[in-house]
Amino acid sequence: MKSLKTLVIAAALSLGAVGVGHAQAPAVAPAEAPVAATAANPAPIAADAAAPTAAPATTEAAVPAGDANYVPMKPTPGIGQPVAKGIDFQPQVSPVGEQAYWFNNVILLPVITVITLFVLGLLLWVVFRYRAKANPVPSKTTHNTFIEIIWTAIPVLILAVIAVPSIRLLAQQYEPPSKEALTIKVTGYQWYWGYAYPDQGIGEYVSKMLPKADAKAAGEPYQLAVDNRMVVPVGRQVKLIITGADVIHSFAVPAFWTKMDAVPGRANETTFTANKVGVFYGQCSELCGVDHGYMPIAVEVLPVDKWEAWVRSKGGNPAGPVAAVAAAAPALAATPATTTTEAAPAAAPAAAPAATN
Ligand SMILES: [Cu+2]
Repeated sequence: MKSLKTLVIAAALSLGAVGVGHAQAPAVAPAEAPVAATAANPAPIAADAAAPTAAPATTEAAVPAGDANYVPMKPTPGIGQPVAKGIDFQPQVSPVGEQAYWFNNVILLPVITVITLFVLGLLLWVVFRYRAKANPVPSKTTHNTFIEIIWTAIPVLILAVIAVPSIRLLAQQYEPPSKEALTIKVTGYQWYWGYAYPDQGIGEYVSKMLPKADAKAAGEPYQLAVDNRMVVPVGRQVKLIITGADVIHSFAVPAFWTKMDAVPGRANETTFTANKVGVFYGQCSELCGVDHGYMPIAVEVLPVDKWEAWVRSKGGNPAGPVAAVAAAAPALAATPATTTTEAAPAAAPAAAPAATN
């Protein structure tokens, strides 16, 4: 029942986001809105071509006009991004990530290591002790009840011990979000991401990979740096409603232990709570076409007051309910062109409580 309600809310939110797109660009079809927005903001490339020597100026120019007060945070080396020759997970900055990291390092790795060494030892012992030269008359024993019970019971016990934290972690990852969670709608496109904050009234903006020179000038890792980041407040749960616009993508940020497929026609939901301020990078993790490797994700986690300032710089209201979202629902219901005419009236009341969060 709970998941049904979540789906209804998700549907309402996605309809609401389309409605917002309508309101902002009435002349443009909703599906084209993100592309139009990109075309309207060619700052990074244009600025780069115009002033290749003025590196810091280029960084400034990469910030959209509405974000005058907001300066993108510099990433911390080794945090929220891969490191050279690294074999470990990225340092985790979410409760679920910390739990998963502990499960891997404290439970799984020791168990795997002990079993591997034990089996290797047995193998070596058999190879040397029972080789033909040292053991000319082989044993004819085929069954040993005691040993068979042992080698069945011990693996069962090991699996039972692993199952407890494993299932707990799995359940935690799919726990429904709290009412205070910040909702962000994430849309995967070939080949960039779109983010919208329906409750704050921030319509979808697109997030594209920075060209090499711009990334370097901004002190960010190339192929991970983007022009417009997802920005979230520290310590507050974030609910992501994820979908794809064309093919299947996957939204993944390793430092949050977050990964969820972005499937066209479906609204997938996942949550994360970042408990550390900083910049955390991810990548599309579902092979989605020729530029699959060039649609990175950058999430900036800010103190609450700075996040609120960012929301205002985007023309949104950090407190929550925004007239635009409430207005979008009746407007949608009145539009005869809406294909989901049946869903619209049902979605409108569902959208109202979501908007009050
Ligand atoms: Cu993709």
